[in-house]
Amino acid sequence: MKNNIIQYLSYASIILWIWTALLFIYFHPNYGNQQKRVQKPESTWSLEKQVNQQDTNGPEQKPKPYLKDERSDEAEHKEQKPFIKFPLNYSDLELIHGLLKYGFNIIISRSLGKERDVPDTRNKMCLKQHYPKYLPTASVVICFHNEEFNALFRTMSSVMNLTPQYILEEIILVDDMSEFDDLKEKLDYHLEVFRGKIKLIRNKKREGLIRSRLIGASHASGDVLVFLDSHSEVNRVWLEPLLFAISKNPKMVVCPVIDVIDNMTLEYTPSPVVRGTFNWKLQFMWDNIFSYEMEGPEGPTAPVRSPAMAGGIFAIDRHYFYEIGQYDKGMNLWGGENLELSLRIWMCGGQLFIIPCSRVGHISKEHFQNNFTTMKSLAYNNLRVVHVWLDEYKEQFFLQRPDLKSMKYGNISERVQLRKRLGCKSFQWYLDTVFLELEATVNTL
Ligand SMILES: *[C@@H]1O[C@H](CO)[C@@H](O)[C@H](O)[C@H]1NC(C)=O
Ligand SMILES: *[C@@H]1O[C@H](CO)[C@@H](O)[C@H](O)[C@H]1NC(C)=O
Ligand SMILES: *[C@@H]1O[C@H](CO)[C@@H](O)[C@H](O)[C@H]1NC(C)=O
Ligand SMILES: *[C@@H]1O[C@H](CO)[C@@H](O)[C@H](O)[C@H]1NC(C)=O
Ligand SMILES: [Mn+2]
Repeated sequence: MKNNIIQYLSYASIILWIWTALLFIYFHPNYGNQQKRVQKPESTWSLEKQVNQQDTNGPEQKPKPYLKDERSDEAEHKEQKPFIKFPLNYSDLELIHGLLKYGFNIIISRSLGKERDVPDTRNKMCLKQHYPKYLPTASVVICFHNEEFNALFRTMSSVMNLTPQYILEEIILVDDMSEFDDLKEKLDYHLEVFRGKIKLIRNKKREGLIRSRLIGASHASGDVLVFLDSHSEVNRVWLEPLLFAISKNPKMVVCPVIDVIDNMTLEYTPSPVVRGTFNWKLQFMWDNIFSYEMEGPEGPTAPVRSPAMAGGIFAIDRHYFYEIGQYDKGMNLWGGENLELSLRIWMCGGQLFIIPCSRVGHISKEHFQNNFTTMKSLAYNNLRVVHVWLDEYKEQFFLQRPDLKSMKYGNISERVQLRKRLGCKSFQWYLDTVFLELEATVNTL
């Protein structure tokens, strides 16, 4: 009898064990892969995140660091230390549960707590940069939905700790109808330490990322809007280079380099300087920069022209944001808004640059919440981009996605009007001037 029980117990534990291991591998396919992964920040925001815009089919170009930055080199050669040793033990169930709920390792996140130091990943030449004393002020807008408490808090404390107060007008936190208890009174209570600098807005209904950002922006009073994901950590002197670039040209929209915070170890590692591009399926991807971009007098600190932005993390002059038509309010839940804004900026007289001396770490939650609702919203939003901005090149998109040819995309007349009103250039112009490589991709298919 006793033997039987022991036998059953050991069977049960083996089964549980196997499941745990399978789940773990599913959520962390790169586990055990000792090669340094190339930065692949997700294109947008927190829990809505699912359809990995870079994965699935499609020839993903893995950017290699052009810039032989000592630090990235070092990181490249360093073996990643495995975070969990097999065999897993039972309390790792908590880890699996956390992965399903939040998309990253919450056990480590909890142990890191509400603030931590991250390594300075900037190129050494950035340390010599000086910024004027008078810079525009920034309103930092952070939207969240069911974010893990500590990760959310680290986002804010990193901003508070690493931003000179006189350029930080405020942090605007938009809660898009989170359900988790610790994001309610507990959050209010802990935010008290930032009193005076933080505005917390709680949506009355679920608005999705795009409208939540607009709500946040409407409460801002700084000269510049800076959007951050709710699971990021800013690095040293992150804001000054962004504000400085905008102060010289308010029609310049700028992104920091997105460093990688590993979703299992939460280790902060530098990313190479890359530029944002996309393919004819409108999947965002990172690409190498051209060597001539770094050959000027500014060397590796020079802003890098980018055909597209990854999504969640960028800075824009507040008035310019309204002037060029904010976001497309007709877009649903999540996805596509980054490309829409990128095309609009370039085609309507603005510029989009990545500023290598500004670095912000971001936890990538790829494959998290890969569900039908978000897939549909991405397709819908992409169709709006196609029909408003791609002109005769929309056929290139439908060649890749014939399934979307007859799908509905709502009323775009307001966005078409906006394009006319702003006197925007053609998509052909964009291909000829900003993103010369896109056509080549199609010809080789
Ligand atoms: C899919 O994800 C969205 C966005 O987070 C969520 O609101 C929705 O409930 C999810 N749907 C399913 C079926 O899981
Ligand atoms: C199991 O995990 C817990 C928490 O992660 C840890 O404290 C404990 O030492 C582990 N036990 C073994 C046998 O590794
Ligand atoms: C964690 O990050 C890796 C590499 O970026 C990615 O492949 C994996 O899907 C991510 N895990 C989750 C749960 O999002
Ligand atoms: C689309 O929206 C515009 C206003 O934005 C409106 O004038 C027009 O009637 C709408 N079209 C349809 C078919 O609903
Ligand atoms: Mn994100």
